[in-house]
Amino acid sequence: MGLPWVATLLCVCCVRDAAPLLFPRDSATREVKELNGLWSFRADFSPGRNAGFQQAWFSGPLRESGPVIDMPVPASYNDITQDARLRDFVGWVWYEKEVWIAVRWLRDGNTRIMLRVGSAHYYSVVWVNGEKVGQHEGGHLPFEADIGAVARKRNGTSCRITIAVNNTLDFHTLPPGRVEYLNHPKRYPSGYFVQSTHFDFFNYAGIHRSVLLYTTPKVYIDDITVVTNFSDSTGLLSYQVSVVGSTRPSVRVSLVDQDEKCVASSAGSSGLLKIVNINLWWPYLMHEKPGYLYTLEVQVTAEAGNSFLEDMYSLPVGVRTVQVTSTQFLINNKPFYFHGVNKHEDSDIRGKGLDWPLIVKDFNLLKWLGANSFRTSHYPYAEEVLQMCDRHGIVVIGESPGVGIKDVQSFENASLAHHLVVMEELVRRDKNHPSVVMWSVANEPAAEMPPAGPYIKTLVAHTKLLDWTRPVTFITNSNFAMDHGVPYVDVVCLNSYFSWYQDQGHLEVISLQLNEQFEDWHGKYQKPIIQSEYGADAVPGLHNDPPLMFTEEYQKAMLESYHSTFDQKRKKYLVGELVWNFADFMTGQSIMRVAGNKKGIFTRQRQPKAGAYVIRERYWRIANETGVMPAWSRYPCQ
Ligand code: GCB
Repeated sequence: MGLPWVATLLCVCCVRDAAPLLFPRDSATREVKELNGLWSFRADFSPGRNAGFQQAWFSGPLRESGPVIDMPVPASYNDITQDARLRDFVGWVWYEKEVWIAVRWLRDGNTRIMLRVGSAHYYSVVWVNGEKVGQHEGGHLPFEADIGAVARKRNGTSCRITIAVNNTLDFHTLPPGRVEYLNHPKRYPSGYFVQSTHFDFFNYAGIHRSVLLYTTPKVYIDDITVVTNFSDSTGLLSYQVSVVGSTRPSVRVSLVDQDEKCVASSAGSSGLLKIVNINLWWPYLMHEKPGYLYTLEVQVTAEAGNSFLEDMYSLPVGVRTVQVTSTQFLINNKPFYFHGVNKHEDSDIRGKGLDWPLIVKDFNLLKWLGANSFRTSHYPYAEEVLQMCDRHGIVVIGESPGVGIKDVQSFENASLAHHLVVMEELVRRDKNHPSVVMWSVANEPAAEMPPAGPYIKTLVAHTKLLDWTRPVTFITNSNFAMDHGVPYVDVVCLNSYFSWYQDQGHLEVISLQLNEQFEDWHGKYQKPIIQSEYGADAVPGLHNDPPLMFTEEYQKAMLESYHSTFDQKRKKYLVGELVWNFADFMTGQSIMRVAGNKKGIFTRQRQPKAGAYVIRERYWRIANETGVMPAWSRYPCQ
């Protein structure tokens, strides 16, 4: 049986808008207006989930289509109400907000008015005053539309913004999923369907990041690309500025240090800046001043008709290099060891909604742990998080939403084509973050299936074309003899759960099996290895001595068993360990999970479990051993 709302989805897929490039910032020539807060909301509970399109809910105020409720933005909608139908809803939901646009924006024909959504999961269609202005496929990445022409039709009145969001996943979405109709008349009501996925985190949906209006002049800085290097104490920063709206813009750039001193400048849309006595960007715990950022101030002027237009944008930049050898991961030519975590964007009530208190709390916990890195498992995180990483020197492996690619259909061309576009959007968004040192194109695809080989090969090659400065990987949990993807990566990233998913309860097998794992993979590929996941569920407050599965003691003992083997391999080719997971997180309901995944070393409310103390001791010890750690940060003086 066909899915009516997927049909609607397909027809809006035909056109796609360009994804935005630069993070919206105020400047002397740009203004930003946040549209966060309460929006009107209505889920389309009609059997085919397509009443909203059939009845054109976008054409008038949403409240006139039927009952609406308040919905906070940004937030997932799932946990906001007491309605069980909305918690596990699959299909279209409708958001609407009435906003004022300043007349000075409307009257100035040389001003572009952009509507930008930081992320909405999964498929979005946007209207302004009933006119469609854009659509986007994929959660976790921003999209925008130029709404100037539509907004100007109603000069001086408020604007109605309507956003329809659909969380339906199929074989070709990223992540993939599947909607199944259960047609047994004695067991299920007619038309009954469920959505299933091959990943365990809850498929939270809604508008997850900020919605903004921002302006630029008609001639504007569209993109900036920065690549950095250094030689002795001289930093080298090559830049490229792309300008839209003028064929002969005049471009000036200057690099300003943290004392607000201009340390280099140049003219032209591309060039090389030399910085004497460079302050390199260093990871947390590797230098006295981690996360040193300069500001690249870009100024563009151009004649457009009778006007003289000017645009300005300030981009924070860090100067650092990344390289990989057969046994090492080098940052600024020094061996870097990832002692870090895997995270999720997840919290109670808000789901995947951007939440500043949570972000800042997590950074404080990362520092408390002595963690120097994390992987954005299993999708791109908010840009605001990466900006924090840049400033605090937290190193990031940036992962695409390519998680749960397990069915053979999800390796078909339709999936690959979309996956390539997502990598383009991701690299374009995050390429200038010094904290991002490697791309992960996928987590645990079925890499033993033959079609995985060409699929991963193409993805890795495409990502390297987009960005030749960073290594590329994907995360594997397949057998080393059968894996078709690892030949193409720069760093081998392995997930394993010895004594958990196999040999349950048998901690004594870990060291043997882990040693085998490392020797097999390094023997075959001669590439550095990161243990990208390992861990055990621990229900907070559940204790037993000797350790039993699900107790805090078991989590502690399992981590410690892994660590003794890590310590041996660290001297050879192991370049990192990322515990699964930083904090407990919500999952789909199943007998495998007790109200979510409990492999966090912190609870979902960010209270430490036994595992957190093990990790803390260890990470500070590793940081101390590197010998480059500043005195101020020596454990336990934090
Ligand atoms: C994995 C997945 C991760 C799961 C984890 C687990 O291998 O990459 O998404 O949450 O295992 O706890 O099962």
